[in-house]
Amino acid sequence: MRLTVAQAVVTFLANQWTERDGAEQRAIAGCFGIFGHGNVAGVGQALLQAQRTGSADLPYHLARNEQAMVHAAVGYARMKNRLSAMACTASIGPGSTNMLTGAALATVNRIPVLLLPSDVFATRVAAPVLQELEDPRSYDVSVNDAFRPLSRFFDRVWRPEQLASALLGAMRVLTDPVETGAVTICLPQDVQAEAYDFPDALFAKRVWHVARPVPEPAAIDRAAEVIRSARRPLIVAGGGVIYSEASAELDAFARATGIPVADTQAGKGALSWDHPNSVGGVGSTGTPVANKLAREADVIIGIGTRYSDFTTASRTAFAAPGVRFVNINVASFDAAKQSAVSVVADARAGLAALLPSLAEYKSDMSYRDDVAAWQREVDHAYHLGHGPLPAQSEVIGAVNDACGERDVVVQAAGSMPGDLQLLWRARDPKQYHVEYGYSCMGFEIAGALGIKMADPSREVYALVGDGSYLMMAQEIVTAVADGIKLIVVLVQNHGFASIGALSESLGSQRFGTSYRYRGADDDYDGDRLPVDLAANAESLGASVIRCRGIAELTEGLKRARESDRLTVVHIETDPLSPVPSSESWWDVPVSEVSTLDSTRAARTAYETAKRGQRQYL
Ligand SMILES: Cc1ncc(C[n+]2csc(CCOP(=O)(O)OP(=O)(O)O)c2C)c(N)n1
Ligand SMILES: [Mg+2]
Repeated sequence: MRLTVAQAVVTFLANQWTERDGAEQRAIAGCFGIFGHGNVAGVGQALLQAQRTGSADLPYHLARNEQAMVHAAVGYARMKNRLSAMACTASIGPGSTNMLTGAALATVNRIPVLLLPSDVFATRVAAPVLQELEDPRSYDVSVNDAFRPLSRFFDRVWRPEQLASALLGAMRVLTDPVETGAVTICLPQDVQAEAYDFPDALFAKRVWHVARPVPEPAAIDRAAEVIRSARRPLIVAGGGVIYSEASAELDAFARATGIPVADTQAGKGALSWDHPNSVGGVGSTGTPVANKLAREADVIIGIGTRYSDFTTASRTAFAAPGVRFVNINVASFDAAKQSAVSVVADARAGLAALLPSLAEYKSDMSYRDDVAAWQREVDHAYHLGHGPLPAQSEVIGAVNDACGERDVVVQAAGSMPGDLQLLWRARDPKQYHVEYGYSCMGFEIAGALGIKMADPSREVYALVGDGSYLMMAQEIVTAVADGIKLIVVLVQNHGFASIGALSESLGSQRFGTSYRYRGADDDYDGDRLPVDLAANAESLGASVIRCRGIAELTEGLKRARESDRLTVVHIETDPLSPVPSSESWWDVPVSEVSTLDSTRAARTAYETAKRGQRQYL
């Protein structure tokens, strides 16, 4: 088939499918993009031709910022449990490098996205072209080489003959639960437009079978032996449980063994909050109940978790002498962490294989009373009656009350991920979408856009701090243009409640964390700025509801649900309002020497906390 390289890319992608458990879906469901001279006549022409002639089905979605379109693609693929993903086309130079942050986010979170940055001329006839980085040491380096460390697969198609291997390599990695992440194929500007006789077989329907690797029997025996010896075991459920759709198996495992189940940011919702074995989040922003169990546990069963420092409280959470780990993970890289007895397997397959070996095993469920007491604290935090401005925990409570069982809450950075991990009551495995691998400010609205595209039957709430909003609100325009309804809850607290509190706890006195005029002390401690983010959202085409207090918020959320338009619900909160303690720690190093009393005091506290840190060898 005589096609340009770009036409071949589009035709190929439209014919890729995934299959798991007998269900097929599109591997690449569409293409986000922003055109510039690097892709307008190449990939842009190919997408146009596909749309106009129906030669290939790859719907195009115009985004407003390249970083944001990768976030949207991540939201989409995560919502689809990594079985369906999106491509992203960008122009050369800044259009492409704007995607770097999104690439890192996708790879850190192990979420598939296909990035198609455009690249400089392969022929070099017009070099240097607009936006080309000239490296005097080497002519085959471009800004796109910055994608290499961020991508799980990286290739550059200098010649049409290379395209087939690049595309097949990309699909293999995208659909492999162990290797997946950002996949980058750089498309030089001239090569995109170059024609070639591609073999028909390249464009035949191709189904990528997404594996559920089963565990080795010997590994199951080793794991079962350790668990049978446990007197106080604890399960840590990570994102892998959700991607593998292993909730039913986890439920059966937990009920049969009585073992309490704590969750990570990516794993929340694996079991419903009111499941008899649920003890809530674990680690730096976990519940005091889960953290007490973690401190005393003799065996930790990590399922589908990569043990980030928030999960392990910087390796202080699992404090019992001689604590052992059993990990079920599809990636040996994660399964081996904490010197664990490693079971390399899909979460669902691993749990199903392990349960029969524990037929006689029953852990006592004395933690139930602590959970009940904790849930009364959550109720209290949800209805604090804080004033004059409400507390963030009350906003979370109001959104939780407003949410239907299948609705989705989206967050990524600021003080909300921690408060959500502590307080959110998730009722469905796809309800809680907090991007906390990269914790990237600006993910919220863009991510929510992709989530809603992945499942339009669900109401999607993006909770956004004022800092995150100011970084990346422009995808409101994309959502408005595409008629995609989101509810954006915009929490205005005039700066960084999160980093402000962290700064204070580390002796740095909230330096540079509030959004105010520069004041007399040359710090940002002057008057409030005349910034009206609600008006800003209105100007982008959103319906806006301004709420003063929680009663108005509840009413505003109701109206937002009833509306069929993207609605921003704006509320001001007290950045200093209290939150229940996680009774945990996070390692953020404090200056060893200082002339400030606040820093010296924080350093003393830091050194004390640091003594609890373990290596799990
Ligand atoms: C892109 C990016 N830059 C910087 C940070 C570091 N950071 C984490 S939270 C935060 C402040 C967030 O402010 P806001 O969205 O208003 O939330 P709040 O802390 O007020 O809840 C910053 C700067 C980050 N996570 N992401
Ligand atoms: Mg803020």
